[in-house]
Amino acid sequence: MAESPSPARRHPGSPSPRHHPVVVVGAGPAGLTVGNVLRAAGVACVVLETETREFIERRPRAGVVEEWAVRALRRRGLAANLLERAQVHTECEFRFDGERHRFPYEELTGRHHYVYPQPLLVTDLVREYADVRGGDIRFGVRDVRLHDLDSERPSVSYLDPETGLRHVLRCDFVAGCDGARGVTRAALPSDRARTARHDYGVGWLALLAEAPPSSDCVLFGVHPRGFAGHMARGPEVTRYYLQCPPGDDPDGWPHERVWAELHLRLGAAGAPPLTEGRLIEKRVLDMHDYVVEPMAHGRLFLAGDAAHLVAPIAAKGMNLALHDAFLLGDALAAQVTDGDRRALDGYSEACLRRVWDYQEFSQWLSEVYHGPATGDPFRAGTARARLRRLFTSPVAAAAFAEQYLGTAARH
Ligand code: RFL
Repeated sequence: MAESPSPARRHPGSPSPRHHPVVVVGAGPAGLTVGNVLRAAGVACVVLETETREFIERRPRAGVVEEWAVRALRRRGLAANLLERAQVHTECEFRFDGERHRFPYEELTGRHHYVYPQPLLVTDLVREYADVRGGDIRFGVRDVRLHDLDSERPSVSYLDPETGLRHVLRCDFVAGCDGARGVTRAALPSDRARTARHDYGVGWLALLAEAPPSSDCVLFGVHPRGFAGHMARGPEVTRYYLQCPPGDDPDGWPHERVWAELHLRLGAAGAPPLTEGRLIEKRVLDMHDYVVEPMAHGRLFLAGDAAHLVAPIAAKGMNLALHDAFLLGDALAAQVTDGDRRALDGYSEACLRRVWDYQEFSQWLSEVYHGPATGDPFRAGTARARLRRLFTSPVAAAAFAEQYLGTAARH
């Protein structure tokens, strides 16, 4: 989609536009964090969201939040509930060749992971933005369009769901935080931005089970029948993953088949049996990545999944969205309040270093998880060698822990 022509010309009867320094498109972790950072800096903004508040506060997705991201949220007064309610994870367990191998990453690095379901984080961020910091957020908007991004006076327009009228928000900057299926990415002209893509050629059946976790840590089953994962989401809900063909039909995975396959792929000597439960979410995710470079054009700056998708193989997507959002919120605040454009100019490059680092780790990990099920004995052999190295070489273990936890001092 090219950006739309100026709405004033297209919609002469629309209500007269008001000016806002920043319009944020999308109320996921990225957009809400940008909004909160801007509110804290005293910058007025509007957040536009196509879904309802109830919907975004319930949409199940991520759970793993890296320690640096939690520290950054806390510094900005956004982590009070998270710190009270999140689980702290200090190790994970790989299961392969019928055996259990604990990987004690906190022991190796002094760092840990937090597990806090994404809908809870979104709920906290909306409440802080709208109810505490008095931010303007409009839910249920339709047909969002971006205009005049190359000019000094861009605007964003949308259809009001109740009146059907097109509203126009004149602004100085647009933060494109509308995720993988949004509209802002398409406003980058194809001759100015490049999208790099990678397709893993595998699918994951993503499941949420109404069952308490069956282990005190995350489990990764690396099995010739395919990868399987277990991740606690709360005391009564557990996320499971099962590798499957891309585009597979979730209806082909009834309760019995799912649990039989999970028992098999996560089975190991001495492992307690999995606790089964009703499956409350069952969807197939095709594993693929993309990165848009640069993440900006004119007055539009992309953040989060709008700019880069990282398959949930290494649980990195929401962490990258938060990283972008802190940088973008601060950069926009510096520009709007002090006229200092340096951070905005360096924004895309500053984000992309971490993005590429996390993409590379996901690709490395994908080979470990999926190699043994390719049917190719060479790939299976090298994948198992990668895995064994984590438990035989302290140097390899430390390097893995750094990437797994996102603790590198520089990218
Ligand atoms: P989001 O969360 O998709 O939010 C975008 C928002 O924009 C709205 N929207 C629009 N609004 C206005 N106008 C439009 N035209 C719009 N189009 C869309 C959408 O309704 C939505 O509210 O993107 P954001 O903020 O960039 O956040 C990205 C994260 O949500 C994503 O990366 C993670 O969920 C990925 N992910 C994980 N990341 C982690 O860091 N750790 C994990 O453990 C983890 N697990 C996962 C995951 C993603 C998963 N799925 C479903 C792909 C597990 C799964 C199963």
